[in-house]
Amino acid sequence: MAKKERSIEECVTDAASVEILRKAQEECIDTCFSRADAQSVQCKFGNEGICCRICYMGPCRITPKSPCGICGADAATIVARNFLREVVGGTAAHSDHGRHLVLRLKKVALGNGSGYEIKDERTLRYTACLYGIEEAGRSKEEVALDLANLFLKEFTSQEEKLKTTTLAPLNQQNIWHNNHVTPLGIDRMIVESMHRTHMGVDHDYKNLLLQAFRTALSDGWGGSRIATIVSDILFGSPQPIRSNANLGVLKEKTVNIVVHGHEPALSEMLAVASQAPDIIEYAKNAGADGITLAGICCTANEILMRHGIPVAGNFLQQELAIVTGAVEMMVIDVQCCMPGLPEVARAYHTEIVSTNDIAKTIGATHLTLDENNALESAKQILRRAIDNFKQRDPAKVIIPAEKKPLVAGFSVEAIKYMLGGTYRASFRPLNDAIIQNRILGVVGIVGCNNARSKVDNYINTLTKELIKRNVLVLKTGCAAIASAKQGMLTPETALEQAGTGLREVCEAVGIPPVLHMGSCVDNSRILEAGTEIVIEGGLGDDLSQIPAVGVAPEWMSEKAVAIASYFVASGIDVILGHPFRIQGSQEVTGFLEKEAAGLFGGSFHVCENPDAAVETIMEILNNKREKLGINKKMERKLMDMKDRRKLDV
Ligand code: BF8
Ligand code: SF4
Repeated sequence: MAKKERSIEECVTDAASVEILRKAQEECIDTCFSRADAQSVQCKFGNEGICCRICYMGPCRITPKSPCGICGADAATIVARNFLREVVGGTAAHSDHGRHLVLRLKKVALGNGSGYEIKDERTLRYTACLYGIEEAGRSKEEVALDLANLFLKEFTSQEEKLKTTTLAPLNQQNIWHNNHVTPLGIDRMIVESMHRTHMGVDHDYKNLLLQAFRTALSDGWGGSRIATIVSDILFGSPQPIRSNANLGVLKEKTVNIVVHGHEPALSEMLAVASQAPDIIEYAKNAGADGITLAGICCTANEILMRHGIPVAGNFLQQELAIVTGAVEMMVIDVQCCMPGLPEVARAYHTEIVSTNDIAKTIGATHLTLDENNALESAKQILRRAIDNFKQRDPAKVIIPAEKKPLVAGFSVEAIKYMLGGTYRASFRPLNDAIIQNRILGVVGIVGCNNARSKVDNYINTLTKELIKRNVLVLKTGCAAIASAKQGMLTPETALEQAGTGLREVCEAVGIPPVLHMGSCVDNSRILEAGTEIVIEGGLGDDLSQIPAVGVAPEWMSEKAVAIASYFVASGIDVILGHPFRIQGSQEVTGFLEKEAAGLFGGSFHVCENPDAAVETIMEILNNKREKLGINKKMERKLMDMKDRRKLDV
């Protein structure tokens, strides 16, 4: 029986989304929410991971009567193969994004930047040193060329282990070595995983799952890390910056252009072009007050972090932005852009423009960025959007008032600087605060929204509960935007809600208790922050020992599966708001939820609501603190005080 349609309030949380989803219903526009209700009867076999379509004797599915597929594959083999393929999908997405950026860096280094340049020479030279590339006395282009070539080898290397893994704490590297999960080249990992999951190859679920961790490591410590580093070199390392979030950032009298997707190259150029006097003039001549550029999803995070460009929304607001009737153009690139966008846009004047040749959508206009003249190409796109302004039907426009101020831009470098100042930039004050029990630990809340659950609800409830309990929260992706829409990224609002210890530290240092660290590839920044904590000392020798947890409350994409897997392989326990498709095999579930902890120091935990998540997280943090002996320190202090009191008497 089909599930009933959910009410608007059961689907979305924030006032702007409520208002616009109501508008969509009134105008009979199908959205992901109505489609999710229509798709409510899900395949049990698919959900549990026990459907195999890997060869054409199948599809096979596991039932009590037929415990094996035609080839004899049992539930554990089928579930583990499917899981590994999800990790491959996520790793490929992040890493291909990284590769595109490295190729751009190489062009810039060779003098063919066509408008792109090295914005952060300091990060370039610092990174070169990390990889043993000679930089002293050489031009930034020479250094960049060597670094770009080294990064390209990270994708293709066949026999050498991934160099970027050496940025991890030494103990971490030993753990990977001992468990045979140190990745080789990223492309090799992806190809090998596809080979191993082909019909009739790797059938040992443990062997397959270890390969899943190995492949995921080539994402987190490889493709994603490289994407972040190169973005910082080309577009600048983020520094704290103010902006606004939610659909209310769109403006009635300006041409509204929404950029959506992941790769920052084009959106960076659009951000520059939108400030050009000739473009502003062009918009004014079209009867608009100017241009508003706003972002959705991780493209939003990229240009928010570096330019303070406002955020129109997260993943499940992409259709809602169009339903406002106020968007002249939505520019999409890769990942998380729904194929249904042109259908929604048909009811309005919005033009959907796809810009990447590997990502076309029926019904969208495809305009490729001219690599040799990127700025002019970006301007052409903007002019086209401006020309569309006259097609806007004011009768169809509702722009919600709802928007919230925010502070974003917390790269590791920025956090270090905030903590220690220019001359002593370090994580020491944070480590000390953790050791002194003022901050109980660090939790990364990351990942998507999911049309099957109430948007942002789990993410925001959990965030509030954690900061109340003196836990510093690091955010990326759509989870960061969820907090932004709640006003939780303003130091003022968030500090009011933080526990005493956390508030004191944040006030002293001048940071909010919820730090926006960027897009989903920037989860690598969370690994980097963890590494800084380890290197600073006093909280263990690897990431598994520091009081830290990762959470993906409302995740939906294969990228989230890869991210969660590289967190666990890096020793960090991960809480999932809903389970992987592994429940059809007790062996696989047992391995990922229990045995993994014995190998890496962290494992997966499923907590279907924020209350359960808070409890599990606090227990994990407490256990880690206990092992480090820093809970005892507190007890000892109390004992000392009691003793002293006795003496006083
Ligand atoms: O890479 S959090 S919905 S936008 S997958 Fe997609 Fe998920 Fe958002 Fe960013 Ni990440
Ligand atoms: Fe069925 Fe085996 Fe083919 Fe999978 S690989 S579809 S289990 S026969």
